[in-house]
Amino acid sequence: AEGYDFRSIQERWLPVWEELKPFEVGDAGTGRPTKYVLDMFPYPSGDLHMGHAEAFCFGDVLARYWRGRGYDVLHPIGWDSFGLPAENAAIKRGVDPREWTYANIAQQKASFRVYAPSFDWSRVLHTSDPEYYRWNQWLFLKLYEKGLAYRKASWVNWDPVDQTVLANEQVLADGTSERSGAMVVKKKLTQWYFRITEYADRLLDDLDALEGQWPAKVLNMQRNWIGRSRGAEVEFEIEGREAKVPVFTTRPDTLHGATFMVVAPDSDLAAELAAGASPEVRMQFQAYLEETQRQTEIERQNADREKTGVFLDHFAVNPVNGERIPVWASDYVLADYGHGAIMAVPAHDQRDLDFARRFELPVRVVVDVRDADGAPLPDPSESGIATAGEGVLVNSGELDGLPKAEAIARAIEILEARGTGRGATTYRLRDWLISRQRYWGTPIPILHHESGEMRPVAEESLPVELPSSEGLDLKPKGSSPLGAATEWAAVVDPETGERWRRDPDTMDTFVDSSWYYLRFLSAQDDSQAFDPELARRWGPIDQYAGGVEHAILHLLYSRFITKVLHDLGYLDFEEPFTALLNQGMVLQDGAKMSKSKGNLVEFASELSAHGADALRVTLAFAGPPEDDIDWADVSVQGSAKFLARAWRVADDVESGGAAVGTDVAAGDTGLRRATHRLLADAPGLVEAYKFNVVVARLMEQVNVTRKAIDSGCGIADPAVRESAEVVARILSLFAPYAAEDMWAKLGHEPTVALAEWPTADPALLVEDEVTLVVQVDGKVRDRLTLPASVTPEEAESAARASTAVQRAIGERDVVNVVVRVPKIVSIATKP
Ligand code: ANZ
Repeated sequence: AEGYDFRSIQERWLPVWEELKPFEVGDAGTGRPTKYVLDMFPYPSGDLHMGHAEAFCFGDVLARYWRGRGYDVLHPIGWDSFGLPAENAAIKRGVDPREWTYANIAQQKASFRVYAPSFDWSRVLHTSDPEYYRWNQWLFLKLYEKGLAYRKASWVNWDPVDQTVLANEQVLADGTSERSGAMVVKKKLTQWYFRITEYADRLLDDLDALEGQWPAKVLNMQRNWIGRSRGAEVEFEIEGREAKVPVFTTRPDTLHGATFMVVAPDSDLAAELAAGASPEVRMQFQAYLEETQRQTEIERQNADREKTGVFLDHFAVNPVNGERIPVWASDYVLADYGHGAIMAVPAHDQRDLDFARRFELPVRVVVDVRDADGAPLPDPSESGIATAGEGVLVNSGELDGLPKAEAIARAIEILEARGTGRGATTYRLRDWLISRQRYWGTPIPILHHESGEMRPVAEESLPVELPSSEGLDLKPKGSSPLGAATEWAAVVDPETGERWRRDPDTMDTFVDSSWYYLRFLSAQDDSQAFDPELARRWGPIDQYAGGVEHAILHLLYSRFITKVLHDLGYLDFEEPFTALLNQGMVLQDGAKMSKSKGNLVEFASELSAHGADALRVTLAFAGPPEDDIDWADVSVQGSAKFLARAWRVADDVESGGAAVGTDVAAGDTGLRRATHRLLADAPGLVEAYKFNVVVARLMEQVNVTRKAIDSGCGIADPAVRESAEVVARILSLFAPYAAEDMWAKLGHEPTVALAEWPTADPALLVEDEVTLVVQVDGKVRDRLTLPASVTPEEAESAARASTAVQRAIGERDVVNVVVRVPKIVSIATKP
């Protein structure tokens, strides 16, 4: 017979599968239980790469597994096809973003076709299709109606050379732009936001139910990102100002130690107070504000920086003791956290202490913090170290003598009773800025009137289609390229004749990916975004798989939009992803692969050199899926050899083995035991994502089967056929082509992917047992039934545990025990 040849096998089965479409699941439902398995959809920035190969291999193992276990599995694929890379390519090379995007999608589709993940291709979607982004616009309108989409002016990082808004990550530590090298400035721009902060508590609390189902690391990242802080809001009067100023503090117990107040220089309050100060203070403040605006938020939060600030020539009144305290502006207080102003307690907060020492402001200890031996800690004003730990309140009037936690509760009671404060919670989470001044995205469906009035585009008029990019300058300049599409932007109200202009901004592509999993349910439906009935049937996603780079934003935004859709009555669940698998990265020589490093392993060339099966087996076998894989350490050739060995077993059965359907009961028991052990263990291993262990077990099984053929029961024994069939069935999760070919050689119809999953026979799972004889002083006293694999220690303790043996030993001392497993334990005694 011919040898194993992956190329001819791929060519043989691809057309058959394309004809059969075994992975298309209809809407009607078969009555079987359902699983929705989803891989994070790719961005079309070129051909698929090794990271895709890995991610889609793991997702596919799970999809194929659940199908094998008798579920209707929905496993769709689409493209996240709006976004900057298309636009940057367009600017650099003068190609149309649309053309560039769809050419890349076509290439990725062709690669997927050969790599053969078990996708339902009838549901494919591209977020840059008007048929898709129309529903993005619908979603925007739903949020707008609910007051969850709004516009506000906010400070953004501005690159004055490139004329563009920068993300925080694009601003370097020295305050210059990563793009142009120019000094970044702050600019106030009006932007669209989604009010995700309204969902902060639910987004945080609902993480608890995902414990054990999501990686602990991801749960923590989500929790920290939301960053809930409990404490109090305290209102300070400012002399000469009508309205009181609230501050947020986690330590209301330390109110008696508040010796000054600090406001964020870039807050409205700072500007107002400075405006009411002397001309000299005004000038100092103006200079300081400009300095502050050159800094990133990250720099401002760096605790080690020397403190700077300006006295604002105003005094506040501490509500608990009526003390006058000076009001300063300093950049370590952030404008958009809490209330943008703080009460400074230098004795117990390090930043405040550094500030107090720099500007010679008073420091008052109000919590008596002790070290481990009960000795008081040195005075912060001398040591320069604030004491933040547990302790008992001092210098604090009615709080004196209370431990910290009780003092916090009591302080809140007092504030509430006097009407000068209340318990409060603050979050790190900010509202989601969703507008972009870029071309290649979903147009925001809002119309503007010159009076400033806004109105949503009517639902029936969606989609607002993106105009052609021809003639538009796509270079970033801080205002959207669509603003120049004058014809597109102009809308005349047919009833009133009034002239309106379309909003020129496009949406953050995270909006597109926040709900795409629902569109797969109704990909061809142009009457609604998705059918709520189908969402009830398939949702939520049972298994989501993808990269840890999406651990925060994508998952958080999807969770938020899911909750909004739930509240609007479209969904009966509130969390989109029940279980999450984050695969590691594919590295090369310990480093991330990249073109610039010259260490790029091209997916396309690996695929054509080794075939889909060998690549997938290599990725699955390399280690736990969560770990990084170093391509320098794996052996694709080793995987190919294993596949050839497995395939030869089926090839041998085809030419000389037991006929298909032969009763296996009389088959070789040793081999059958191994086969059924594998069958019994594989499900638990797959469900625990131990794909590498399953592949190792398959390798072992192929080896024992080969041994049985060559030097054991022989090829004609039905146990050999049984083993080959089980190997093919389980191997099909990892190597669909080789397994399909084996399946055919074993006399079955395609496709092995839908073949019944054999059940393990419990009788064959019982271990071999032996009878162990126990003698006491030469006389047989008991016979014990034990596993054949019993160790000498286990045999001895089983012997000693026997009542018959204990009776025979009686009061005498045991002087010698001889153990010969698995046959005999011989005990000698002395009176
Ligand atoms: C008084 C105090 C005394 C504070 C003390 C801490 C310790 P987290 O846990 O991060 O929420 N703070 C409040 N708003 C701020 C802002 N906009 N910019 C910078 N710092 C701000 O921290 C809350 C604490 O950070 C608050 O509690 C406040 O300082 C400060 F012994 O108030 B604290």
